[in-house]
Amino acid sequence: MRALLRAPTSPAPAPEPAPVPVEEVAPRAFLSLDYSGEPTAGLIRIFITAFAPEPMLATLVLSARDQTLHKADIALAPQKQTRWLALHGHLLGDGVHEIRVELLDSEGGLLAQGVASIFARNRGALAQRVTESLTRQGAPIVIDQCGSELYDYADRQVTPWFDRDAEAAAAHIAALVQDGTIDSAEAAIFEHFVDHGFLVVEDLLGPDELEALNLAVEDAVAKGLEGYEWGSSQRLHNLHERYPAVRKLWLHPKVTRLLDLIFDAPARPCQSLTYVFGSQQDHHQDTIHLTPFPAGYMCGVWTALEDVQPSSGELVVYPGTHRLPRIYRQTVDLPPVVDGDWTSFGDKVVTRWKQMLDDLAVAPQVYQPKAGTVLIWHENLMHAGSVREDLTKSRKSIVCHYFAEGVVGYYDSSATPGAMHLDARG
Ligand SMILES: O=C(O)CCC(=O)C(=O)O
Ligand SMILES: [Fe+2]
Repeated sequence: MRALLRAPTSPAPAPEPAPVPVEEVAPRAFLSLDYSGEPTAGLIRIFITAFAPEPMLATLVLSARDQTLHKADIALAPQKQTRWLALHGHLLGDGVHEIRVELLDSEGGLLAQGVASIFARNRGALAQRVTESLTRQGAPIVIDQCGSELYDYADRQVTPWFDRDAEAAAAHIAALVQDGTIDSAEAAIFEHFVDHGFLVVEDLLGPDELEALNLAVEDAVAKGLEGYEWGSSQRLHNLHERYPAVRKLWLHPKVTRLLDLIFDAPARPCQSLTYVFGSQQDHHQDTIHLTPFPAGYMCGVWTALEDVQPSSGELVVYPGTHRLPRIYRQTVDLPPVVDGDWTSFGDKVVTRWKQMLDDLAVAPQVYQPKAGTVLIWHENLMHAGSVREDLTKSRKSIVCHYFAEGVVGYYDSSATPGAMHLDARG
């Protein structure tokens, strides 16, 4: 039997449609993102660069898990423009977050998009308390300008032990002695910090450490880093990035131990500033420049690299002034300082500081330490670099500033997020 082969019943394939010429649609806008994928505490910044071949208005949208976090109208132009947005890692929760960034046209059509994988690190009791305070305050998750108005500085639940009443501070120090964390000599220096706003430790550095630090400064001067000219009051920024000896000081265990005890949380370095001669800086509180929320969780550490000579433009501190009100931009209705124009800052902030000091009539203490001595100041302590009466005398010193991990660190004067190096200590 021959099998009957049947013809397939399906219809013959339709003829291919004639190709329609496809018009290449050129993208109308472009977007790129720059951010750190490293664990970050506090504010997490995303830099957004955008442009469009033709000038146009667009909407910038940030979202996470399809929830819109931020929306802003922006003007795009053929020139690339970079702006930043920062996220409160406290409000995102611990771990990695995919943040979608989109540019939309006026009809909501997608023009360009990108994703930033950021890593919020919120460790420890302080981070927890700060998260609760930000939540109570209703702080926004995303900000495009930093400032004290975002936070509840009156929230007593986040006040550090040294800024509480005298009995609470004394009890805190007594408990540290009791459990063997500090001895009575250290208790005395912490009491000094509480009462006067600074503490001093002599001979913290040994001769070898001092020699290595001085060699680093000499090298920086010889190379003319940052255009440094011998004899000037100019400061050199972040020499710890270049010189291992300075990095060692920046992370010095004897210093960070004291800071950890002050903060009751790990100290994280922010920056280092090296002075060869006196700074001649006006009296100021660091608060408005290196600003923690909650208040108190930032310290400056001043290390003498040589014996400080009279008339060299010594550091002066105003004991007890850490109890003065804190001055933020918001306090004096000051816009952010941009492009190095400090005129309004001088008019509003420096004037206010002077007024407060005059009213208090406190005598400045001129600081003439021996090489290797370290002074730690409270974030709000008034201090200055005095006038250099003898211009030939150097005053080699390094100042490092530290935030406590778990806080929000920012620079109120410029309204930008602050640096907090989380893992530098290892
Ligand atoms: O060293 C000085 O004269 C002042 C430095 C200072 O005020 C600072 O770094 O915060
Ligand atoms: Fe300062």
